[in-house]
Amino acid sequence: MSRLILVLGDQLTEDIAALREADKTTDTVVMAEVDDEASYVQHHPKKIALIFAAMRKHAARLRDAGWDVRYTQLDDTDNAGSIVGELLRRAEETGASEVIATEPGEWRLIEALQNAPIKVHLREDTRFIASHRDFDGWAKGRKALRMEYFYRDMRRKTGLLMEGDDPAGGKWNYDHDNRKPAPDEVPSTGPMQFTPDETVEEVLDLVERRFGNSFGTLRPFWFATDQGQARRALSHFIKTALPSFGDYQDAMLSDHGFLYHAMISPYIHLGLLDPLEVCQAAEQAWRDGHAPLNAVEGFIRQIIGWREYIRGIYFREGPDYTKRNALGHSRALPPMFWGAQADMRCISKVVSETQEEAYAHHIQRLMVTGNFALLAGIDPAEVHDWYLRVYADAYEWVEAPNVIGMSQFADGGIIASKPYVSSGNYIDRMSDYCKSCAYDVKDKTGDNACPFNLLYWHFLDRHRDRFSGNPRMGQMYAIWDRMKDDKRDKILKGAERFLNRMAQGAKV
Ligand code: FAD
Ligand code: DLZ
Ligand code: SF4
Repeated sequence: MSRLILVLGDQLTEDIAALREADKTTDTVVMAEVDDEASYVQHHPKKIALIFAAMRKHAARLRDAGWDVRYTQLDDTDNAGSIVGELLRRAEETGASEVIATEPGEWRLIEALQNAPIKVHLREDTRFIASHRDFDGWAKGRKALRMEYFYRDMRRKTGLLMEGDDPAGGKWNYDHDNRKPAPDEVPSTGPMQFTPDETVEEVLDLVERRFGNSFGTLRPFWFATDQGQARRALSHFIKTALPSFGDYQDAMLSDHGFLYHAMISPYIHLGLLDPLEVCQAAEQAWRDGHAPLNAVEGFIRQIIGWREYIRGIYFREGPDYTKRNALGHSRALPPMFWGAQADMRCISKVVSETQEEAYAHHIQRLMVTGNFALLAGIDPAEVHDWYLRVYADAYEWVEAPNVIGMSQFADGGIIASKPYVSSGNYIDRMSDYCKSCAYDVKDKTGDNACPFNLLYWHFLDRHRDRFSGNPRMGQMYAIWDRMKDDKRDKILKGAERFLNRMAQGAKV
């Protein structure tokens, strides 16, 4: 009996679970560009273009490999508009009565498939190193789910950077060496860029027509859109940037948005790169003496540690995770997050790079936009919506735990043992943004004080009940408590003035 094999826009590898058990001679592969997926949030146009272009090329590859692929383009007149609608249409067309699908990375779509009026068999997504069972087994009975211990298990499981039972070099984690401020010279030219071919150009025209008004610049478009290109982008990163990845992982430079980062997360999520192969290639660079251990360990930790752990948390915590708001924050996201002019140089720089490239690196997301949103008490649901909209690598399974958990502490501390907050000092040390800012990062209390300096203490003060007993924050509360009353008063009033101006829509 013929079956439908669903391949979603972020499942673009022949190694995907649903395809592995399919039969070329009897089964039909269904792929569809649909309005529901393209508009459940207003995605950055570059993200939609990347997905549609990669989907079209993948469908062509599958056909070449002998599969019967029914592919629906967004503008096709009989497009049903949703994944389930397309499955039903294709079922009627082919006479298929059941669907094999690889589990989607979002509760919304899992639920839609489970409730579809056709039998859908969901298979676990085996592109991840830790299965749901592995993660839940690891998490069971632990008081705190700290990434570091999970990561060690992943090292043992994969054998990456292992010498027998011990970590290569004698240490599991070389983060201590990875906090250098921004360098003066950056020889790396950033990620490899690709000229759009005919398929990509067609998609760009479609996306311009249909999503041209969304936040984000579509052209120039240079992303890799197939596995071959993505592998070349990875090799380019390993050759040109990996050796310095560790040292400057946390640095931010106005003229080098990508610095030594890989810009491969969108490719891994789509299925264009395999996470394990990425890590093996990085390990090989260390074994060949091309990249130092601190860089390679740091990079591998992001992928088999953070990426896997974050996914584990998303599925463990369940569909209500995105609605959490442990700190009761309720302010609106200010217009500068949508590109309105701003005096805060760091925010306007990160937002404009995001708008341009659908990309910002981790520290920009965590310690500039995320830090600001948390200090200013923005509603985490709005922050979550923003991050899901603006980045090419934003899928709920990876975005939500990073935003709700790591960045906004809205899950009450499942991911982070303390909130990621800092004053302007941190941004000044790690970037060149403050040099051209309208505010003065050295000013802690005055009219021109950096807003991070004011809001930092305002945050600690208003959340004293929750955080003063946290051993990692005691020192900051002690400093706050030792401050003279009039200085404390000035800071809190300055912060309130700033928040009021922001609430009234003033340029800040
Ligand atoms: P690199 O810095 O070169 O790191 C290498 C790889 O490690 C990445 O490609 C990625 O696959 C993995 N990685 C690193 N950190 C993380 C992490 N915290 N979680 C998961 N994978 C990680 N990542 C997303 O993929 N999608 C998101 O929507 C997303 N939203 C984020 C929101 C916030 C507030 C924060 C703080 C982080 C977010 N991240 C997200 C994690 C991280 O910022 C990106 O994975 C990274 O910036 C991708 O760029 P890169 O490929 O150049 O990464
Ligand atoms: C993100 C996305 C977009 C924009 N469009 C489509 C689409 O038209 N068809 C499709 O199959 N998938 C798309 N996707 C990816 C899905 O939204 C993704 O599979 C889920 O969010 C789960 O990760
Ligand atoms: Fe950002 Fe403050 Fe530096 Fe300005 S002074 S760039 S607001 S950290």
